[in-house]
Amino acid sequence: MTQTAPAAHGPGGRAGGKVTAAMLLAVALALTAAGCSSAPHSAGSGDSAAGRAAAPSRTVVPAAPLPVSLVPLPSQLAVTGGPGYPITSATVLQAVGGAAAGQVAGELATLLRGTTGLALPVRDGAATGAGIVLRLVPAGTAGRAGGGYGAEGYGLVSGPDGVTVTASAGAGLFHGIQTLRQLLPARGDGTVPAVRITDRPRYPVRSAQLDVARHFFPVPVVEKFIDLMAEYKFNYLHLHLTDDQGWRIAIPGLPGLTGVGASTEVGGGRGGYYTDADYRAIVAYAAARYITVVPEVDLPAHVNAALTAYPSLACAGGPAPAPYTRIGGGFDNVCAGRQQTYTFIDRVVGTLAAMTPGPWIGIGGDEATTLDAADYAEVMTRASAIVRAHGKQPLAWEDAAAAGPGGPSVLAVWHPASQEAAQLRRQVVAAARRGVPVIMEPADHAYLDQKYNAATPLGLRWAGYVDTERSYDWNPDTDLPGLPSGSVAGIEAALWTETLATPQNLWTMLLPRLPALAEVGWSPQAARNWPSFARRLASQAPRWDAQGYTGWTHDAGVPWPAGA
Ligand code: TNX
Repeated sequence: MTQTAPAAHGPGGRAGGKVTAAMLLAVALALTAAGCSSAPHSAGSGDSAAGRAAAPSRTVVPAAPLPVSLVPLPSQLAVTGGPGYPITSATVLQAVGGAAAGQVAGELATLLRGTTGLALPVRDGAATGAGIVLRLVPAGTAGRAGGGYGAEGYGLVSGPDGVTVTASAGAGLFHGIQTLRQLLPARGDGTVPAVRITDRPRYPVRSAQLDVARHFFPVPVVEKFIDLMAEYKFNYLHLHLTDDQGWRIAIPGLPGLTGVGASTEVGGGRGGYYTDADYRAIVAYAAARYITVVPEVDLPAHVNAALTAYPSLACAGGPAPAPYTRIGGGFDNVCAGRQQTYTFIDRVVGTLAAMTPGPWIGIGGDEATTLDAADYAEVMTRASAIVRAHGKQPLAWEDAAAAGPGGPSVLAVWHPASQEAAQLRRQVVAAARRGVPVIMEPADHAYLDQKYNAATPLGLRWAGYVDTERSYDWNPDTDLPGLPSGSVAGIEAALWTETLATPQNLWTMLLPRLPALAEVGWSPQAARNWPSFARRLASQAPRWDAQGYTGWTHDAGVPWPAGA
């Protein structure tokens, strides 16, 4: 066994041997280095040998495999030691406290069937005997951290008699079963080690963006993307549905958008689009995994595909521009001063709002280099009002802070701090002071379309190389100087697809950086450090292999297990 072996090969795992004192100390060192308690009661751990030994160094590397290796790191984790709970054909999944518990138990049964081959029964109602219990309790019931589990938190306790996951909402139970999956091996049944976890996210928004405009990806690929998001506790899917190179969503009454507008993509491929039923299928698949879809239509620029179908949306009125199938964009715009523009936006936004249960509709706002400031502000303000009139909140790229108080309700920061114009920074800070929440996705940390390094065959590099450590090692609260505290609602991992044409291309860029951003968004900043993360990340690789995410990147600096 090596120190990078996956969790199931450690003590308590199927292949585990006797737990030695040295192994326990090693575990304690690793967990303390990760900012966790290695003892059942975290208050006492600071005086322990483990705590003293780990204190001076951030780079403690234990000499034995970890019995637990979780990504993202839970906010409180104690490895209680002793025997764990073996999953066998006699294991029953018990759902207590409501329909959502039953639904999550069903999802767990599906997941365990995939990894173990066992068809474990799901039972509703009061828990009896050994097994896995998923329990919903009333909001406000104190978790071990106090203050309740919140909307997404959960508790997980395991021992020889079974595993109990407790939460106050379905989302919390769902996140809890993702943790439970990671306590088991990538394949086979195995034993859940004895742990006590209380966990809740740092930020309420942990989003992943997928650009289906530059290259189109059909519903099953989006579902596989969603599976990965769910595994790492993301909760928003930001779908970039329109851009210069393609329009990807059917809008009743505007057939040209899915005719000519959808028929192109970068590199000359055939493109494609989602029907109403396709889009609803994505929304439902995401919702079943507690992920909210945020559809985005890019305005007032990045509209060449729409103009190929409806050239009268541009101030010149025609002729129709040629399709654009190269990298780049933002060289065109809808006409700010013409009512037709807002009739069009109303139809598009109205259609999306009617199919979208989530609170936000994205209206773009980036890289509008061909409008003057007043025209830009007019489109973003009127588009924001249209979104609100349809009962949703407008989300836009940070550029739209220029629109002032009538602008979007949520802003996404994408410029690397070092590349952001001083005026834009002031506008974003002013919006945040007015109470506009900010989602952080600075390209030099969160743009997963950027190359890892000079050898990466795919991707762009305008924000510099973004290796996994760069994706991991930053603090969203302080990355943009001047933001008032509490204004960061969360983070987003952005996957633009100018250079990504196949599902495997997506996995190459997402893995291993998506899990890095998951931990940035979920785990306490003070508990995070790269050496601990790199080791836990390495243990995820057999899962990606087992799940078919082929082509993931063996980024340097991560102790990947042999054979993965
Ligand atoms: C900038 S970020 C863009 C996208 C590109 C991306 C490539 C933003 C809001 N606009 O249109 O795809 O860079 O990295």
